[in-house]
Amino acid sequence: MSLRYGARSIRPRRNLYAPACFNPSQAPSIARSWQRWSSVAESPASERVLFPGALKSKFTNDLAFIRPAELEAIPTYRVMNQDGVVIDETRDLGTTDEEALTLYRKMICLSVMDLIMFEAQRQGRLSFYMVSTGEEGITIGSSSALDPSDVVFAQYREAGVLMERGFTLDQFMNQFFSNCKDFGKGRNMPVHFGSRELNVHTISSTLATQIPHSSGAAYALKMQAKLNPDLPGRIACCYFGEGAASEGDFHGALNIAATRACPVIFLCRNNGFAISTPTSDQYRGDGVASRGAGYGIDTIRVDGNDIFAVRQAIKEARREALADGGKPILVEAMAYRIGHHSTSDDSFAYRQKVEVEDWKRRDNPITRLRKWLEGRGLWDEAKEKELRSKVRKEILVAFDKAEKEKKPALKHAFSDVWENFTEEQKSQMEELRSVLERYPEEYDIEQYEGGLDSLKEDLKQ
Ligand SMILES: Cc1ncc(C[n+]2csc(CCOP(=O)(O)OP(=O)(O)O)c2C)c(N)n1
Ligand SMILES: [Mg+2]
Repeated sequence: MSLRYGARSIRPRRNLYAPACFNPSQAPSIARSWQRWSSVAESPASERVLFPGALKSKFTNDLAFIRPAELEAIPTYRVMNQDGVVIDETRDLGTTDEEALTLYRKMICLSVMDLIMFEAQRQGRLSFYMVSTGEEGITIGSSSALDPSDVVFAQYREAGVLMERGFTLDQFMNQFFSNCKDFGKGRNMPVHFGSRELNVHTISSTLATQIPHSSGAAYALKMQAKLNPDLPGRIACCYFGEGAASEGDFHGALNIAATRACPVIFLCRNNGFAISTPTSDQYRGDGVASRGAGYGIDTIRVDGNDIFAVRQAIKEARREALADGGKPILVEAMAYRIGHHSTSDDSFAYRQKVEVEDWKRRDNPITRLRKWLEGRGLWDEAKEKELRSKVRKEILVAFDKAEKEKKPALKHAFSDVWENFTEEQKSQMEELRSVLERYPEEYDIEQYEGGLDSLKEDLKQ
């Protein structure tokens, strides 16, 4: 095999890496794009650098630095303006009226749930909460453009993705109240949900850890597709904030996804803040999108307040991520974090209330889509009131049910670490039981499923 660069022919000396497979005996033939050639030298007549590290670079006599501050900022793709008016009517919106109504109802449901849960935390009825206010268009819009079989890795402000995929209000509430029906058996803080059934990996608070996981998952999906070419393609979709993109994990994950050509969408929600740190203190480059080019990743910046633009960008990103054996795509979705970072934060300590109020009123994904729906005669004030009151009732029913459920069995403080309880764990469980038995007035054991018996049972997981 040989490759021609200008007048020269370059021969690979050896494969630098053998592709990893699940089963080496069925090694699929992997596209050779990952192969690189060493010992490339420059010929005297060459116009381009032939160093192996920058194969397409031309020589220049200009001593000129690249000055990012002087470059045009990357544009932001949008389909409709702040008044909910589609800018180019001749182009396909990619969303039917019925779909737009469904998306709108989901956004309202999420935003009403946020209001209720934030308030409930203030009343001391749950420990913690994070709202998505201002980012409903990014999460619900993007999720609706993925395939349900795609694997999602999220940060924590992506309740909209789960809601769009079909996570029920009961499932949300069971997680928020850490009750015995919570899939995580009450071990995680509220909003750290996950669902095996919906292909959503459980959220981890440790920022950015989900990004390399998504590259790895995308690599596995690529290998699966090689072994089963008749199955429909799947991608990984990874959500993270612009703050998380400052972690080393972000860089490693993008680089490996690029070099291994993994089918993954990296979806950065750039909402202007990492808790109290504004973007002006987070980076000097042009947002997060500008980093995509550095890794050789196709990238787009999109207006996160425009749900149609988000859907179009993600649909196209997904198509491209699966084409020609796979590749990563970076999408930077712009928004403004209208809510406080979490219930543990008071954002008016570091930003003006008037600025927040302005975004709330002037431009956010919900009002934009509502204006569009009203413009088409699909929505009005009466429908809005009816919907809000309906979802409020549904949320409160699920809330009441979940709040009354028992807490997970005490043994689940120990289970699922090892396949079976170890001798050490068993003795710790015995010790816990004896403490609880000795001081019954100090502990309300009955609120835990199975009470003390869960620690007495034949100590099986
Ligand atoms: C490794 C790590 N460092 C710091 C934190 C504390 N922390 C939690 S959220 C957060 C801000 C993240 O901002 P961003 O990624 O922009 O997401 P947003 O909250 O804006 O949605 C920080 C610093 C953490 N959870 N993990
Ligand atoms: Mg942020």
